[in-house]
This record gives sequence, structure tokens and C-alpha cells, in this order.
Amino acid sequence: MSKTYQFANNFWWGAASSATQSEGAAFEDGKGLNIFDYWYQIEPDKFHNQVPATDASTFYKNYKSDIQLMKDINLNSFRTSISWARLIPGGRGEVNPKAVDFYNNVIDELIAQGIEPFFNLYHFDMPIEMQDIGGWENLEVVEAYVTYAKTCFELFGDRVKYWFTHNEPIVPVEAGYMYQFHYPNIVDFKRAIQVAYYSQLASSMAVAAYRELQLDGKIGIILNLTPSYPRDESNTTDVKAAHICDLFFNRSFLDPSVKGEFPEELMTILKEHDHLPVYTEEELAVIKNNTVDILGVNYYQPRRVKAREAAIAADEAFAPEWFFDNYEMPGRRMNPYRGWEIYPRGIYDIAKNVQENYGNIEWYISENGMGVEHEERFIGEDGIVQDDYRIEFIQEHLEWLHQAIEEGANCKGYHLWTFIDNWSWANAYKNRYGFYRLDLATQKRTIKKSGLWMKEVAKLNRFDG
Ligand code: BGP
Repeated sequence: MSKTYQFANNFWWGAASSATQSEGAAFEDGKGLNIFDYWYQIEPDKFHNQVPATDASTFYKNYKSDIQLMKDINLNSFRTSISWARLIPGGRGEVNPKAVDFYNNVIDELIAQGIEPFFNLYHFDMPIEMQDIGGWENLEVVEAYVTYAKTCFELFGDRVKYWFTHNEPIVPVEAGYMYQFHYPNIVDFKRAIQVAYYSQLASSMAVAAYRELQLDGKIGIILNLTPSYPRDESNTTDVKAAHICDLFFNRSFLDPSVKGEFPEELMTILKEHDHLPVYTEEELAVIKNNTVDILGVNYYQPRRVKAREAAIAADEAFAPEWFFDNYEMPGRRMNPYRGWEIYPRGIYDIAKNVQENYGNIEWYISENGMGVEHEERFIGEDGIVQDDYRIEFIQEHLEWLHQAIEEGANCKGYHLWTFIDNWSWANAYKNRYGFYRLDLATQKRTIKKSGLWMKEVAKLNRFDG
């Protein structure tokens, strides 16, 4: 029997992207280089098919017609970011007037089309000059970021009402300082912890700066909350492994952002292993006093873990992997076109956790989506990608989200990753996610079947499941 899933009239139906992943024009109009622009210059092979961010989908030039495409499918919110290196080339000093014009134009156009701007300040794209002096390991960079954040609030805060300090701050920690996925490709867990701590401090200081300006809006942080499930719920060592994984990869930012404190258990583990970051009591007070108003949640797939099996080798440096192994659960449902697990119920579990343990703070899905390699194989005779798999993916996640909302979860919106297929860090255009297909050669945008589906859902605030 079919059921109607009705959402609130003011629910945000949106899509998400980020500056570096959509703007293109990486070297134009005074923009400075960020770590990805620079990394491409020295190691182009690290990028899928050697495609750089310069080839992102030209939102810098086509923002007007792209916003019209959002309007065409009835989206009422758009989550993107400001490029620090475009607004303040080099990371500190003069503001780039062309960037101010660009972001003003984008904001004004979104508002004119009835689309709410959700703006994030930092999406992995550190200005290279800031990285050169140590990136998030250096307090000077934290201060430069806070000045940049304040500049954004002053320039755009009269119209942007939803602000976020970071997107997935754990990713630069893991990708840049633990697992060598992103520049600066360092493997050093002690340094990773300092990066995490100063990223959190930067976020809390930006919240303080926002509050001082007394603007009429809300500020939060976007976290990739990844539920970590134990192999065996009845095995205490597996359960403990999942718990520690959650402490390291979710609660390390969630707790200080929402509750103002790092989890005590996490601090004890770090202390025992001589891995506490450099910190001061004044900084901890800033974190304590500047918790967020709102939360963005990115959810793609869960993490499954089991108790670590191998003994710790004498020369093995301390790392989260001391406590758990990843677990490839037999029979788990995989996305056959990208290799990530599909587990829609995870969104419900996140919602319950936020409701029960984080004061039921207002939140939004700020990213959720299904990446597909070689999506051209699904283009139908009418030229439209027949992405029924994506419709099914979105619908199932929305069904679980709907159930959580019915049970009191304070989720106010859903943003698909992404709007038009976009460039993605080292993966470039490998995985396509958009409501619109992007033809790389011509830059032509063509709606997909999922875009047509969302057009109806966003119009009616409901769908039949
Ligand atoms: C998220 C990031 C996005 C985007 C997405 C898809 O973690 O916030 O910026 O990259 O993942 O990633 P990918 O294109 O690598 O599949």
C-alpha cells in the first residue's frame, strides 16, 4: 500500500555545492590559489583524469542561468560556500572587490528567485599562503580565518541568514594529516589532532564574531555524522570499538560545537597517549561559550567496525586504528556505481541521536546523494539520464527522515549533493551526483529524471512512497 510522505510547508528543498567545486575561474579576477589549485600544479596525476578545479562548472560566469535552473525545479534553498582565496587572496589583507561583486550578485539573484542562501565559509579550500605557514596548525591562520569570517558577515550578513563555519572539518584532518588523500599529504596523528583542535577553535571564534555583530540570522557547522555500527551488538569489544570510532570521528566536532565541550573520554584517551593538542584555558572558554544555533548534517553511508584483531606492533604509532578495524558486513547493500554502502536508516539514527543527545537542535541535511561513475551509460533516447536509482536513493532517505520528523526530530530541510554534476577534489568528475547532468565538453546542463522528480516533490512538499 502506498503512503504519502507530507513535509512541512516551510521545509527547505535544496541542493548543495561548494565554491571550488562549482565556480571555475580559478585564476581569474584576482582570485588567489588554494591548496587544490596548487596541488594540481605539482601533482596533476593525483586528480582523476588530470582534471583540475579550473574545469569546475563555471558558476562564476553562469550563476544567473544556473540559479534559474534551480528555480525551474522549485528548489527553495541553495547551500554553497564562499572561496576564502577568492574573497581575500592570500588569506589575509585586502578584500578582492570583484569577489565581493560576485557573491553579492549570487546572493541577490538567489533571493530574487525566492531561494534561500545557506552559506558556508570553509570547504577544504585553504589559501595556499595560509597552508604554507602551517594551515590549521598555526594560530595565525585561525586568526586570519576569523577576520575572513567577520568580513563575510559584514558584507553579506544583511541578506544571508544561514551561516556555517566549516564543511566536514574532520575531512581535512583525515585526508590531509592521516591518510594522504588531500594536500598536504601528511601522516602524523599528533599534528592531525592539532589541526582538528584549531579548526574547532576557529569555528567557535567565528561564532563569537557573528554574535558580536548582532545580525539577524543563525550560525552553525556542517558535520559528516557517520553512524558507526558494531559488527555484533552483543559483543562488548565490538560495541566499544564502535563507540571509540564515534568519539574520534563524530563527537570530536559534534560535542564541542553543540555542547561546548570535547568528550571527556576522548580527552582521557588522548592524554594517556600523550596526544593532547596545545591549548589554553581561555580557548576552551571560547569554545564553551560559543555553541552553534544550527547544524548541517552530511550523510552518505555508515561506518561498520569491529574490535581490532591484530596486536599493536612495537613501532606502530598511536592512531584511532589501535582501537578498531573496519568491518565489511556480508550482504550489505552497496551502490553498484560508486562503491559506497547504501543504508537509508542511518539518517533516522542520526536524527534520533541529535534529538536525544544534542538538545534537539535545529538541523538540515546539508548533503546526501548518490555518486555514479560513467553515468552517460544511463542517458535515454530523450537525452535524459534515467536515474531511477537516484530517485530511489533520495526517496528512501526521505522516508526515514520523515519518520524521525514525525517522532519529533527538528530537521528543517534536505539538500541533495549536488545541483549540477560538479568537480570533486581528487575525484574530479569521476562520480556524478547532480539533478542536472553536465556535459564537460560543452558545459551544457541537462535535467535528469531525478531533477524532474524533485520538481514535483518540492512543489507539493510530498511524495508517495
Ligand atoms: C563530501 C564533500 C563534498 C563532495 C562529496 C562527494 O564529503 O563534502 O565536497 O566531494 O563528499 O564526494 P566524491 O565526489 O568524492 O564522491
